[in-house]
Amino acid sequence: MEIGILGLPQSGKSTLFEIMTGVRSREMHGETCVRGLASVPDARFDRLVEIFKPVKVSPAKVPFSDVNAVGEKAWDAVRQSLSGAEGLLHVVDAFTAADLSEILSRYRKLEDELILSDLMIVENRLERLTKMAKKPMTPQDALHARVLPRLQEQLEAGKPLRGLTLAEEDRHGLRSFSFWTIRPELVVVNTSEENPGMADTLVRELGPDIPVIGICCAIEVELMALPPEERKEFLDSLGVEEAAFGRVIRAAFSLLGRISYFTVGEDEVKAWVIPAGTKAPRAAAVIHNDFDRGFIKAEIIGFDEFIACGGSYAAAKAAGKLRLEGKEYVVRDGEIINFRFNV
Ligand SMILES: Nc1nc2c(ncn2[C@@H]2O[C@H](COP(=O)(O)OP(=O)(O)OP(=O)(O)O)[C@@H](O)[C@H]2O)c(=O)[nH]1
Ligand SMILES: [Mg+2]
Repeated sequence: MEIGILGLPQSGKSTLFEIMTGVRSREMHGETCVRGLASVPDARFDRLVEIFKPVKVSPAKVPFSDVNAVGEKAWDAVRQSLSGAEGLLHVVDAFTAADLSEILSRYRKLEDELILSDLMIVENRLERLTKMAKKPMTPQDALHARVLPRLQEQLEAGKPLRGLTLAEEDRHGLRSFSFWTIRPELVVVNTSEENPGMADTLVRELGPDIPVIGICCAIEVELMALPPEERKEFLDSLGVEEAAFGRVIRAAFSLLGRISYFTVGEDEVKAWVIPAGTKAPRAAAVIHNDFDRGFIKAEIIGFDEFIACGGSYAAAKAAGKLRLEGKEYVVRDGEIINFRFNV
């Protein structure tokens, strides 16, 4: 799981990356691709830390990548660096834009480049397939010959590939292309301090199918420069409950269809990241490979139920609120789990 940050030059990509991960990308000259981990803010997790006061605190993390590429081959470098990214953040500069139409045209400019870049890959591949028409086709060639024309049509209409419904097998067969527009994307509008409402305007303009989130990176930089104990006061003075970068991280996390479950204790409170829909043994394997094979049962309680029991394991147990679930159980977001296994 990794999220790549994209945007036109000087849109605030590195600034956003630094706020989220604490890694000083702009000072790492000569590094084409800088990677960093962002902790996913979660009030439930914070509450569990308060209750257990563990020695070690391990929140869920999302890896982000920021690309520093200049020169003629910049685009190739970006594509290569982000080929492994599962999702994309598209940062749009609204802080130097005169009005909504300028923001929209900046947004479209990069979207169109991505669509065009994908289209070129599709056309190249189709051309090569036509040339080898006399040779026997591999199953992979056949899949490409069958699916790519549909992709071509979509891209020629100026639409991203993520708008297509593709069979899982076809999607898998297209993986090696690393298409930009097939991956989920979150639009991050970097607003000016004077006009933070611009993000809402853009949301209305782009419609419900395109996830958009607003942030004023300049304010968040100021916030992060404060000692942690003063941040709350700063946010209060702005009349907001939470830093916007936290919402960006959370939105990116759910964009990739991830959820987290918790393991708790006095030694460590930890959030484990799994894809939504994961069954208990696979969820256990995130902790340790052997847990999948040796899985016996999972002892589970939902976060709210746990709090309703006074945040006490003993009380939850006494009230019969700890459920024992088996191999077919699908883990849900925010559950507190204790795996029983035999290895
Ligand atoms: N006023 C204002 N300036 C910003 C904001 N975000 C970024 N900047 C400034 O814009 C400039 C570019 O920011 P970067 O974060 O380096 O942008 P980038 O997209 O990484 O730039 P490249 O990697 O060179 O393409 C810097 O001088 C930032 O200080 C913002 O929200 N408000
Ligand atoms: Mg940069």
